[in-house]
Amino acid sequence: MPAFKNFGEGKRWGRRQFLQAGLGGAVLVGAAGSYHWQNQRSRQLVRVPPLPTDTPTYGNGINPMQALRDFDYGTVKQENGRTVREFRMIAGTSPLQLNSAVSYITWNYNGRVPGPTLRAREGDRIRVLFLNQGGHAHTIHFHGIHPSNMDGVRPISNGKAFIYEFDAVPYGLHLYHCHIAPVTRHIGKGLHGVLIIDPKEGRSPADEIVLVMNAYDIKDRQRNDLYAFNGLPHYYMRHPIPIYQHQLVRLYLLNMVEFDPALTFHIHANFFRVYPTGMVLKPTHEADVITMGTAERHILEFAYPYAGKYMFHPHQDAIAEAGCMGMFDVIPQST
Ligand SMILES: [Cu+2]
Repeated sequence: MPAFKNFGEGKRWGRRQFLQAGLGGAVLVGAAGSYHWQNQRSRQLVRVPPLPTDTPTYGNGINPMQALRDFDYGTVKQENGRTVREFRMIAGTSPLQLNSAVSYITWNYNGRVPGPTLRAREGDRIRVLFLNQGGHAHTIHFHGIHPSNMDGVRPISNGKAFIYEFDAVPYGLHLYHCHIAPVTRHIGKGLHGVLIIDPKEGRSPADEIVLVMNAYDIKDRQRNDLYAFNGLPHYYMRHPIPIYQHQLVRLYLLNMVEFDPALTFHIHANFFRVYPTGMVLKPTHEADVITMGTAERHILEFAYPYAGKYMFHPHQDAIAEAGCMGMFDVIPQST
């Protein structure tokens, strides 16, 4: 189960923990059953370079290289003729080495910043088994359409559990985050992640990657000191993301930066097609810079015609230089 692969056996969320958390009536299922409809379909058609194996994690619960393409499809069950996807989320607290000088205590889901990329298909039922071991009250507030009791604003105390359940609608690129006040602090310390709901008909095969722009208010001054893609400042500058020349890349991009009203995003030497909020099947336009308010997200598609290294970053260059900067390493591929 992808979301738990970094957890020791002793930390697995077993029935006993559930009972302790007062959810004895909850139904738990085995680890088997995940499947990747899109990956299976696209494996023959999409070329994805092998990932470097020597990249550091700096204390994050997942290697940022793997985080790019790490999709959690949940544990699949059939209930009354319907596909149910069960996800397990644990809120916790752990240090992250943001640079050589700063070790920062994050609040996070499943030990990682951003949290796992949850993925379902339009019309599925999503069930999230949430256990709070974070030491403070937390929640999971999902963007989407659901009843008020599933909106993730009621605090879940430390040591308690809750089951969020709702329909996977509408299709698109969505997000989740903690909604305890001050929300800026709970999001900024790491309690956020991506929820992808694929359209029923799917999307064309592509090399799919996830990038979350986030930021850290290290000094607790209501402003950001460091910025990052997928949790670690400057990471993809030191360790460029390998992609193949001519290969269609589908980028799921989320702006999860608090305090700054908006961020832009720019890729060098190319243009991308824009699918706003991932809620359309045809692009609305092309650009090489896009502006995104907090929690705004878009699917961007592009392919690089020339091999080489190309930067990507917000075009607010002070933000880029404070850590929100990375590079694609476009590997030659004959067409
Ligand atoms: Cu919280």
